Amino acid sequence: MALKWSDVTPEADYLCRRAFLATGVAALATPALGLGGKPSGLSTDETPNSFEDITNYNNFYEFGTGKTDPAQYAGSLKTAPWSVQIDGMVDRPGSYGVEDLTPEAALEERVYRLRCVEGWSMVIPWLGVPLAGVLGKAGVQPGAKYVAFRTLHDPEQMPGQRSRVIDWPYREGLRLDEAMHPLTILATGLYGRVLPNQNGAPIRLVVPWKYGFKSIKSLVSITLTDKQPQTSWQMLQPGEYGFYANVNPQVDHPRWSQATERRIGSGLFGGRQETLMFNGYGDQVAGLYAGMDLAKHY
Ligand SMILES: Nc1nc2c(c(=O)[nH]1)N[C@H]1C(S)=C(S)[C@@H](COP(=O)(O)O)O[C@H]1N2
Ligand SMILES: [Mo]
Repeated sequence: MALKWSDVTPEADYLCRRAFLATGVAALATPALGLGGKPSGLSTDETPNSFEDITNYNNFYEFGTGKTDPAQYAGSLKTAPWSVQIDGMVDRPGSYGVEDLTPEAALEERVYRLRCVEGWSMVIPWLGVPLAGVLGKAGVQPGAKYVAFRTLHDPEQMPGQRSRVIDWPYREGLRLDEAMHPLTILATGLYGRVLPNQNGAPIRLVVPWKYGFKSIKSLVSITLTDKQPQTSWQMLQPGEYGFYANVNPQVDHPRWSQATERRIGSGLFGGRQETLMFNGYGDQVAGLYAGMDLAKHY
């Protein structure tokens, strides 16, 4: 059985602990060991980025558009108590507490590549649960075809929402089969720790074969629907950002190539590496798009 990254890497653990203290993330019940989390065969064996990279280079426009704004400003977001409204075409609509959706004993470690549409990437050891199980708790009705997600809308706590860069709240969506795919998780932690606010605490979506903007942070609602939901980036620039947003080195952004990416932490001379179709998850997900023109459905 594979060990968790955090079991075998004292250096990462050290970096993690140091950054953990420095960023003042709330302590866990088991601070010495961190949260458990069963390792998963769905993880990459690539070296994860350091905790410091993962928590200091972020996109979270609710706290500003600069990469270091979230680390600087997201700390004050009140992440407990927190519940997620699950509604629409489900048998058991309602408000679900994060602890009930993601019990500690159910957490799995998933080391995933994250490829931002801007052309940079990281490897992040998430802790989370498959979204499929969460949707199962609510009971998806037969007519549902899509899942719509929303982030908290609270300009008092999220100062970035006082300016209209986005039509708040931040919205995302998946086709139901994408949402039910075993790679799709709701994360509540990383590096064996509770999720830092800048990474979307207390609960965020992670869909590793799609551009990072699909992985919506600080979720407050999940709605099952039969219509393709509107999504924030598509609403803003439909010619640049599509609903599918599958990582695809052959379909360039209108303003830049998507053929390569810069791995954060690779250093000044790290150069760029080739971007992989579906961010390297093609074996698992290509079947979802059989027969679709991926240049048209970008
Ligand atoms: N609510 C919300 N979710 C969001 C964003 C955001 O601005 N607001 N940015 C997205 C983008 S563009 C990326 S690349 C990832 C970054 O996740 P990370 O900061 O945890 O690496 O979050 C995504 N989720
Ligand atoms: Mo992104």
